[in-house]
Amino acid sequence: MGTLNNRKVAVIGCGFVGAASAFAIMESGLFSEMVLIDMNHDKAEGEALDISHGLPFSKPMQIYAGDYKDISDAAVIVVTAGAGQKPGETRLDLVKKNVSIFKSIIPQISEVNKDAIMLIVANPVDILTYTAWKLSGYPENRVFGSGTTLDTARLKYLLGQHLDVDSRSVHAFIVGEHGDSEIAVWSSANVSGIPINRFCEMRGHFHHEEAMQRIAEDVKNSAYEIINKKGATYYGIAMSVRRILEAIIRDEKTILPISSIQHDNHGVSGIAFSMPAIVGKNGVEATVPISLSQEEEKALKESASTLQKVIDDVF
Ligand code: 6V0
Repeated sequence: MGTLNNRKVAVIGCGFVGAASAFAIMESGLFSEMVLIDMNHDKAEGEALDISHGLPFSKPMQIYAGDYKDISDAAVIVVTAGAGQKPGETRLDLVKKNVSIFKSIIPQISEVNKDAIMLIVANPVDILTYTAWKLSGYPENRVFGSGTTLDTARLKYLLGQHLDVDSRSVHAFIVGEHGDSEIAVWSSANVSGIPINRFCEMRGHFHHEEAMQRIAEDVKNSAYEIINKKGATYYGIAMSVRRILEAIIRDEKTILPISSIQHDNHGVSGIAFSMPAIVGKNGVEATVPISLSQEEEKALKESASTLQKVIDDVF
């Protein structure tokens, strides 16, 4: 294994999510080289050309369609390859198809590169993060999933809209499965340190239970709604990928709700799901033990057992 090039990224899978992520990565200016891999090589080549034509308006870098041998020195490998959800399909329905795709992809990655950080994006992301960890032999800190980073962004966006405040001033997390059993952690949600209910009242909203339920449901159903309307979701996840890569490459030690293997986190061990974690140049540097209400903790355990059942079924 050679040394890694910290300015080189690879994107495996150049469908809607891979292409949008590659575009967001190009725009970020974080890297000087990006390799795109897809089983449909023409698709990867087409995306590489199309995105490269924006470079005169951005920052110089090399973008090309490649093969696994080209990623031996990539510092970060983003895996988006896999079937997407069809209308009416849950993320967990995808599991068998995408685990079998991972059985072909992950060993090809670890054969050429054992030192990168692997960011899993394909769904069901928690199960596939566990799968990638098992198949790659990578240590736990260097293989993790985008998890509920996107769901958390959706929550912040909706709360920002509801409260007419910048979504970046909203501090709240979605944790657990990236999927139907995910949990909005209302007990610690706040707007710049002001507890969420008090801020709601400041903005003239008083029906907290009703609003929380509606917003959490809207977050959970976002993907279904977008898929029903346009067939796939990709811009929000592309921005989430860019944000996670920024935290890694700039060694920001940002707290993000990524999906990683858990160890006695609120009683959950041995599966991957999302909890806030410190993300920097070593990948997941530590999980942040946020406090949960009794109800949230119960829901988290249910979310974990949903995922554990799928893992028991698949492995
Ligand atoms: P898509 O547009 O069908 O693209 C998938 C791509 O993967 C295609 O270009 C395929 O050719 C390619 N591919 C399939 N098998 C292989 C293989 N063995 N080797 C190389 N390439 C392969 O799907 P889309 O881009 O919409 O979605 C990709 C995945 O991302 C799906 O699993 C989605 O469910 C998932 N998403 C995850 C999100 C998240 O928050 N984590 C958000 C949105 C979608």
